[in-house]
Amino acid sequence: MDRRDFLTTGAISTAGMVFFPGNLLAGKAKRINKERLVKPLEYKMAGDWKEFELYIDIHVHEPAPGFKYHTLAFNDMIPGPEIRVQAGDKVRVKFINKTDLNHTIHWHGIYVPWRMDGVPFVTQLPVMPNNEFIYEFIAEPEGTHFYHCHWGTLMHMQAGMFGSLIVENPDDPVKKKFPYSREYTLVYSSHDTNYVREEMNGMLERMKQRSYLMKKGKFNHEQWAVFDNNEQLAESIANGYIPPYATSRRSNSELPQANWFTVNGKSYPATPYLFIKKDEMIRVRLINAGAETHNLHLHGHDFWMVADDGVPLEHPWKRNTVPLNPGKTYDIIIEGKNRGIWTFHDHDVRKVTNNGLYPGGNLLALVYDDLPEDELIITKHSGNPMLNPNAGMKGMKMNKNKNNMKNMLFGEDKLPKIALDE
Ligand SMILES: [Cu+2]
Repeated sequence: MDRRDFLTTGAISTAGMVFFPGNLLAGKAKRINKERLVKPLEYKMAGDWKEFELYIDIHVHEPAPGFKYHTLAFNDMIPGPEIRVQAGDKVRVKFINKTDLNHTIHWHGIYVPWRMDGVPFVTQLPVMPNNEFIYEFIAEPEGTHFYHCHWGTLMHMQAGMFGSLIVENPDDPVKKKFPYSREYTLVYSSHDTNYVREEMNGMLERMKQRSYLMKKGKFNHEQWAVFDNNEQLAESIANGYIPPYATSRRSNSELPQANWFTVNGKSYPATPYLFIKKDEMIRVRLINAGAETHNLHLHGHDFWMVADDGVPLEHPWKRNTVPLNPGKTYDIIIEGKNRGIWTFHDHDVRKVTNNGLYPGGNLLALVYDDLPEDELIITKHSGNPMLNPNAGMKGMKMNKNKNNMKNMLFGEDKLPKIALDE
């Protein structure tokens, strides 16, 4: 990486620390940003149907430079590509499963016919290895929604099987009230990469056994652990069947403990930038496709809450921090009222980490791309440690006597003496 890359991405690594850039060269940041925004999914018309294609395959993902892992992804990207349609469109999605695992797609927030809802053994059979399924629905209601896998959801969703689904309304009340000129989609998630690896290996192994049993014609309700009714389950148990939950020894602490927190699949310092100009309004669509709540806080501004789960709010209200719960979507409008470079981040600071190291995770920047030239130039006042690492250090004095923290209550000499029994 050359020195200019180094400046614009803020990816400096000294003694394990990654610093936020004091200034950005906005043009370069914009070019980088293309890789950090959601990618639109192209469609072709078939009669009056908009036809999309999604496939699922194993994918090597890199949330931040230098950390890669094997996971699952739609169309080789996390999040999956954005499906963007008009309210009332006829939507057909051909879903191709290229993996040796089962999957489905659930359309979160959409009024699909129930057979299209993607819940395995409730509305459809799972889409099995190297099979396809055609989903068809009318795009309604309007607003910010998403899609995700609904098989093995605990693992498959955090693995990366999610993407945004935007239903536009030509008569959009949000646009009328807030004439915004740019918009962004931010898809949040959290990932336990150890859990993904172990579960995926376990699932692949179980699928080998299943396919063997299927070939022998011996696959049944018990192998699926799915029963038509309680009587059937009770009968199986009476004949010696043990349901998997009766033998699982997994406790809550062994369930996913996320070590990566992503926005559009990226963790800081690779997270997307939001660009704005003085007096411009931008719309940001926030989607939480993960299993953790993100308390999103914007510096230097309030923002308007304009839609909740895609539903436009009749009375928008202002906030500077909002909890984005799992499965929620919010649309916000940011008004360019305070020129500068500002952070927009999860205020649960544990989620501003990569593999436990701060800073990382859900930390991104709102950047005024009309910052005056003299503010873009790094000055001695900007405090940017990347220009001259030693510049700000003049005058630093260490106080030798204060360099050890003492336990105020129980200094070592005050520790209670405990008589040990011989
Ligand atoms: Cu899946």
